[in-house]
Amino acid sequence: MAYDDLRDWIAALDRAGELKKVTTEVDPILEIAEITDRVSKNNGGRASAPGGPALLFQNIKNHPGAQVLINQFGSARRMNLALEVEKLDEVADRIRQFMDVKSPQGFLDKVKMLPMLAEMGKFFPKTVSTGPCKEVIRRDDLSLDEFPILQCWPKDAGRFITLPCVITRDPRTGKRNVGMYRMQVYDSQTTGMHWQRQKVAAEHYRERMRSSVGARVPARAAAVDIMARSSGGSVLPDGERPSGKMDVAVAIGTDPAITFSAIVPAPPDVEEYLIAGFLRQKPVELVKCETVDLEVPASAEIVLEGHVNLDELRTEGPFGDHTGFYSLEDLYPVFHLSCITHRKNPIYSTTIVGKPPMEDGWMGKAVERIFLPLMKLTIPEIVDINLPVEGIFHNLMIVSIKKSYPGQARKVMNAVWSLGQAMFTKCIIVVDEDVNVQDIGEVTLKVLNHIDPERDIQFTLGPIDSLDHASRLPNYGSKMGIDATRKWSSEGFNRPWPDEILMDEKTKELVDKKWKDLGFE
Ligand SMILES: Cc1cc2nc3c(=O)[nH]c(=O)nc-3n(C[C@H](O)[C@H](O)[C@H](O)COP(=O)(O)O)c2cc1C
Ligand SMILES: [Mn+2]
Repeated sequence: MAYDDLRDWIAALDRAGELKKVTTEVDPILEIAEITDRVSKNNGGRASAPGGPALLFQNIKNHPGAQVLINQFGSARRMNLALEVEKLDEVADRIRQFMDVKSPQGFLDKVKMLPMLAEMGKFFPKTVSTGPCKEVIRRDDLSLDEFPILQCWPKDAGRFITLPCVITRDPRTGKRNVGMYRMQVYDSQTTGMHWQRQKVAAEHYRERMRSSVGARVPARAAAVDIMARSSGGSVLPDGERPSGKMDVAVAIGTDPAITFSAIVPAPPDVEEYLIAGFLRQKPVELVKCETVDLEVPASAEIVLEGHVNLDELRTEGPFGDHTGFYSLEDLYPVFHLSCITHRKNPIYSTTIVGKPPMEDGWMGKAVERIFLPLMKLTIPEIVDINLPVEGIFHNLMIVSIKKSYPGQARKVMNAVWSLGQAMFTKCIIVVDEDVNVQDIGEVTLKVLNHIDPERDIQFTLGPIDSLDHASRLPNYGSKMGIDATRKWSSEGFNRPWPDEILMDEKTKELVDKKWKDLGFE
C-alpha cells in the first residue's frame, strides 16, 4: 500500500481530488507564496476548516520544464491520506499496541506475538544498490540555481529550501538522523544550515567540535556552545579552534512518510528512517551517497551532498516564519555542495510558513495526535491535549488530567517541560478531565473562572525556542503554567466550590418533546 515515492503520492492526491495543477506561469519569487497562502487559508482562515488543495505548479518563470509541489499536507484529509489512515488515532492505536506488549506467559502467547514481530521487521530501512535518485549524477558544474527555490516573503534574506530532509550521522553511535531544517541559498553552491541548537543535528555538530578540540570536560562545554554560535576568535583559553568538517546529505521530494518523519520530535537516538518504515509499514529503501558517508532515500527527487565546516558560521535570516513574524538573523553553519544527484525532470517539493493556519499546522496537529499515547506513557494522568495552531505549537499547550493528588497539575507542567521538544512550551494550561480541551470556548470559560492568578500561575526558567523574539536572551527565558484544575482542601482551598449549571434530564426531555410544537424550527 505504501507510496513508492513523491510521484506515487502526487498521483494519489490527484485521484482523491486533492491536487490542483497550475499551468499559468508563476514566479518562484514571492508569487507562489502568495497564491499558496490564499489557498491554504480558504474557508475564512479558520484553523478547523479544511485548507485548499495541494498545488503542483507546472509553469515556473525562468525554469522551463520544472514543477513545484506545495501544500501537500495542507488539510486534515491529506494528512490522513499521507499516513494512509482514516483517522490519525489509528497511528496512535498502532503505537499503543506495540507499547502494550506483555511478557508472553507460554507457547501460545509467543505464537500470538509472531505477527507483531513480523510487522516490526518491516520498519527497518534497507540499503539497495541504486535507485531513481541516481538517474542523474553531477559532481562538476554544480548549481542550485537550476531548481525553482522560492523566496517566500518580501523581507526574507533570499531564497530558502523549506522542506529538506537533512541527514547527518552521530559520531558516537553511527546512527543517522533526519531533521527538517531550512536552508538559505547564499549562492549556487552554498546555503545556510538552520539546525537550531537543541536539535539533533546541532548536537552531532557540537560533538564533532568537542572531539576536535578535546572539550569533553564540562568546563569546556560552555566554550563549545559559544564556538558553535560565533565564528571569529577562539574562546578556549589556549586559543584552539575546532577544525575539520561534517558530512551532510539533503533529500528533497521524498514519499510523504519520510518527509513527515523528518519533523517528528522523536527521541534523538531513534532513526527517522525507522519511524518512516513504521508509518508506511514498508521498509524505506536507501542508497549510499556519492561523496559523503551517508545514505539517502533511493526514490528522492533531488539529493544534495556536501559538508559543513566546524569553524565556519554565517548570518542566516531573516525569514518569514511560522510564528507570523520574521525570525531574526543569527549565526548558523554553512552547507557546501559537493554533488547533486536527481531524478530526470525532478519535482521540487517545498512549503511556505507564515501566519497560521498553514500547511505546517496540519503536520503539527498530526504530531499532537500521534504523540499523545507516548506522552501518556510517562505522564499517565493526561487525558487529552490541544496545541491550538495560533499558539504555533510551542507557545500554548492545553492539557486535561485526571487529578488524584494535591499539586498534580504542577507535576504535569514540569513533566511536559522535560519531555523532548515540549521543553519549548511557553504556556501550559492544565484543566480537569471534564474540560474538553479541543473546545477553546469551554477552555476560556472554565480556566478563567477557576483561577486565582497569583496563586495558580507557576513561572519557571529554561530553554526557549530559537524563534521566540520576546525572551530576555535568545534561546533562554521564562515559561508559565496555569493550574486551572479545581482546587482541593488538601491544597489549602477551603471555600465551597459551586456546581456547574446544567439542566436536569427530566426537563430536557420534556422540552425535547415539545420542541416542534413550540415552533422554533
Ligand atoms: C516546514 C518546517 C520547517 C522547519 N524548519 C526548521 C528549521 O529551520 N530549523 C529547526 O531547527 N527546526 C525546523 N523545523 C522543526 C524540526 O524539523 C523539528 O523540530 C524536528 O523534530 C527536528 O528533528 P530532530 O529532532 O531530529 O532534530 C521545521 C519544521 C517544519 C514542519
Ligand atoms: Mn531526530
